[in-house]
Amino acid sequence: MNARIALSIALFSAATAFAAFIENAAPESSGSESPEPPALSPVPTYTCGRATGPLSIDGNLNEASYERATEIRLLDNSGNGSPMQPATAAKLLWDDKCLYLAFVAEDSDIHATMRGRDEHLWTEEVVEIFIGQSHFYLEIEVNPLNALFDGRIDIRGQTGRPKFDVDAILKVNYDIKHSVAVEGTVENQGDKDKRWTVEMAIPHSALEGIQPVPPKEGDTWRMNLYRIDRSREGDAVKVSAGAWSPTAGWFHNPERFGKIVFSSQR
Ligand SMILES: [Ca+2]
Ligand SMILES: [Ca+2]
Ligand SMILES: [Ca+2]
Repeated sequence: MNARIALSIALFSAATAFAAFIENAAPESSGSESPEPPALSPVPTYTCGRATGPLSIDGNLNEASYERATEIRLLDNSGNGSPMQPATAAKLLWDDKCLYLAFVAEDSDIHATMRGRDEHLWTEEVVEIFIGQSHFYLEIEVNPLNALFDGRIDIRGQTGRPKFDVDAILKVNYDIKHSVAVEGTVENQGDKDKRWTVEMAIPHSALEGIQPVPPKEGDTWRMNLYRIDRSREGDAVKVSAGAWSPTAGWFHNPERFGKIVFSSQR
């Protein structure tokens, strides 16, 4: 079975910049100050199986390992329990060297203009992974043009809305392999796109100091997956924020990170 079919679809120094992001990304749920936050489901757990062979990081999920991997469906980040629209799926694998992550992002209008390392990709369309140990984690973003953002965020000791220096966190650059396959055209509103697929290999060494690496069977890491989509009609933009474990607002909410358990099962 074609793995793509099997998948079937798939930060910030100034508080003002971050506030703007939340305002744009999740307007209906921006309220960390909301008097009645929604009751969120318990955080999910994912069993991450080992890759059965080498993975070619080319954006094509045709390796047999993906067929056996459990699929994650991103939910609407509002916490209302609905699947994210547009549909977004993800799968994870690991081996002795890397954690592998694939997203399949359905999208009728793929929007991205940024190509440089560590640009503020979340202001357009993007998939994101936050991975680490609760309040100390690596944030990685990839956009449809295969631009990469990577930064290390340490908000230990903070509660509520976290504060950190985006320029400082971005100074670290890891040897993350990443590739995007686009079915459609990027940044062309005159046609109808299908999806963009992201494949990446995150070396365990990128987690040094955050986690004991490499992971071994039974280890549990905290992680969340996100996507931002911006549907445009003329000058109007509808922002959709999706998450594996919805946060009902702020993405930097480590209490809401899911759990991935490393399994030696292939
Ligand atoms: Ca591949
Ligand atoms: Ca889009
Ligand atoms: Ca970086």
